[in-house]
Amino acid sequence: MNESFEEEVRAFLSDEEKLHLIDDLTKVNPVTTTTVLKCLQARYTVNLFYTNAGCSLVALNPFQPISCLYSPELMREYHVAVRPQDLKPHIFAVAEETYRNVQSQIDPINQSIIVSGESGAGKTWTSRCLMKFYASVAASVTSPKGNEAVERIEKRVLDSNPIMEAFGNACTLRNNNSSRFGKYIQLHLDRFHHLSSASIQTFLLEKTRVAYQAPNERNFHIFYQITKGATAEERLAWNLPEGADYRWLPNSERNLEEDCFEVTRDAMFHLGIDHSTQNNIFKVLSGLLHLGNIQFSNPGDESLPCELEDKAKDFVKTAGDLLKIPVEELLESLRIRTITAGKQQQVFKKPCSRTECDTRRDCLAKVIYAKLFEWLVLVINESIYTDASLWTSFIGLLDVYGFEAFPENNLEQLCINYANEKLQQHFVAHYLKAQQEEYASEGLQWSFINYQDNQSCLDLIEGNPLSIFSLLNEECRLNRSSNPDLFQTRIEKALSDNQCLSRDKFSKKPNFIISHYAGKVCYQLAAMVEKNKDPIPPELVHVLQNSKDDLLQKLFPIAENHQNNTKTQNRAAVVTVVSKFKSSLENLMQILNSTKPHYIRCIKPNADCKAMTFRKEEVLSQLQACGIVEAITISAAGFPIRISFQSFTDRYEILRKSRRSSKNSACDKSNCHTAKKKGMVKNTALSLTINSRFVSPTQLEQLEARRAEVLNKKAFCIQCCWRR
Ligand code: AOV
Ligand code: MG
Repeated sequence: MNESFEEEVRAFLSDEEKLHLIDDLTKVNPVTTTTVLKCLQARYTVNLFYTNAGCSLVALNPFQPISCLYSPELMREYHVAVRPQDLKPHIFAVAEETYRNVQSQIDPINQSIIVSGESGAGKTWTSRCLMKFYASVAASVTSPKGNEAVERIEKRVLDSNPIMEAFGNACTLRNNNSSRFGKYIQLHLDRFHHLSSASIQTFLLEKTRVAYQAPNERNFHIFYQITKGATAEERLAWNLPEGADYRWLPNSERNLEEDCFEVTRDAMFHLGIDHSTQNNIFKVLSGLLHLGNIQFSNPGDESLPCELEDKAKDFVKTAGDLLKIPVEELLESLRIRTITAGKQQQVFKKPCSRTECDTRRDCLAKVIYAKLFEWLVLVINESIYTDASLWTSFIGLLDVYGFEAFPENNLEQLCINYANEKLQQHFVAHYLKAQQEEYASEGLQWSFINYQDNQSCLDLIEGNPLSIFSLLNEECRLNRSSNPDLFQTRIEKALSDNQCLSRDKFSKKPNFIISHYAGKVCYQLAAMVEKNKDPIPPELVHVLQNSKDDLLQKLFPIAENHQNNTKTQNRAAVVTVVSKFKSSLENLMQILNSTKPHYIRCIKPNADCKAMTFRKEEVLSQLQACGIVEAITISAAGFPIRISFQSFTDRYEILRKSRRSSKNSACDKSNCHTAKKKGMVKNTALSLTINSRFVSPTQLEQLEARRAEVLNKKAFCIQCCWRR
């Protein structure tokens, strides 16, 4: 902040018109939720969307494009600035600082930018802008392997975005372009600090969305892209007649910016996915849409397989054709369960109930989609990754799905909110550490006030030996028949000591409530254990492995050892969704902990995603939830006001002089010099440090009062002189 201290103090104490000038929330006075909120609102109204908060950056979502805010010229300005942190707070300042840290070679060299915030707050947008920044300032010098035909690495890295978003994002109640997977992208830099490679790691795609979309939500964007954007010829080849109705394609009348097929295709092409492979992918996706239209009806006799209406028969046929699976085989895999039993390992065939058939149909779609997504990430990585010998450091960008609380929440939300809980813990630990280091470097003695972190909530979710995750896994391991009521009782009995656990007693459905750092969320227990088990009936694996489709053959290669197939399946069944997710997050946390983190906290100023609308209550709840205010308060609790040495002496020189004249020189010049020499001088009233002075609000008030007193006295004297 370049304003004089005079202005700073005025803004702190009274003049709200100047509030927008405060570009670091640790400088509002006193630091309370109200003052922080007022400052953010004041800035928002004058189009200032970024504000520092100590060592992190708060980003408010404008919900409309702001011209020049991300222009190449601005990128350059931050890149060439002597001290980017002296420019207006911006994600580019964070990006540039991160980039310079890499160059400084100070340990840890590798850096991470962790973008967090609730759903729709702007994390993905921010990550995209950060990627563009690095693609511009760290552009590689030569074209790949001297080959002009291959797109440059920066372009390929940027092109991974539209692909990942088409396949992994969807319109939800919270965000039209909501990420349904977590992503950590490493941008690898060579020894000249040029972008030379990248790699993407993804976390738990919400695959249930393929076969189930909550009211008013949509499926993944790619399905709308193909049904809206296919040419007449493609419609014929993929069997997608215009205006056809698909059960798994709700709300397709909504036209979103994200529905643009062309962008996805171009990006796929740039990353080396040729037109024929693309066609193959889209054909399979069309197969899934047709699969979704298959509806079974009860035969009335349990010994018979479920029946299909005439229309449904057509859909099975089309789905079979598109997936290159013989119709009869497809139908059998959906309707008949094979049971091996007895000493002789006899094989029995048993018709599935209608619900089981539905589950199998949905499972088939989910498993294909999830594998396809995984494969796409692999292909993207192959295209952007180069040998580790060619790069020396990396900057990692983390963009995960934000905290969510819907009317109904299940295992997907539990995992998403658990991930956010982990990041919150990382943030608090990092913030406190950074603060401590800053005080230490200033020579201040400081003991931290107790801070309530979210450890008990994490214990409740993932702790050992008893937690929601461990109980969920236990149900799966023992293969208990699904009974949500009983499971609810088990959870309550085992975890009743944990304050973060409660239950919605008014709901008839079995549930539990977790008090997350970002608010309470009620989770439904129905189907949660089954979702955690995520079983894939072996009959489905079998038809997929025997498909004649090139892509499906790649996605489902026939296991080398046929004999062991069922055994592997059974063993795999014990590896549950939550245990896999937990270990992938632990792996991520390890990487994050080995890097220097930088935090960008995105805030959604209104839930309706309306442009330039700042709703205090909503911002407030996010500020409280993400612990920003606590964090700022912690850093401000002892000495919340940082004033440059010069400003301080300028403003309070008058006190020193007046004290001198009254022969009371507790804060005289020699002291200040000693302070400069020693690095620090502490007395009861204030702490002096080399570069800045830290003062508490009370101390500031006292100083101000004394200053006013002295000024009044002076004024009085002058008046007296005049009168004389
Ligand atoms: P998210 O990633 O945080 O939600 P997004 O980055 O998708 O949220 O942002 C939501 C929407 O807000 C975008 O689609 C843009 O329309 C708008 N937006 C965000 N940031 C900006 C900006 N800086 N300038 C203009 N518009 C912006 V989620 O993935 O749902 O957790 O799971
Ligand atoms: Mg997102």
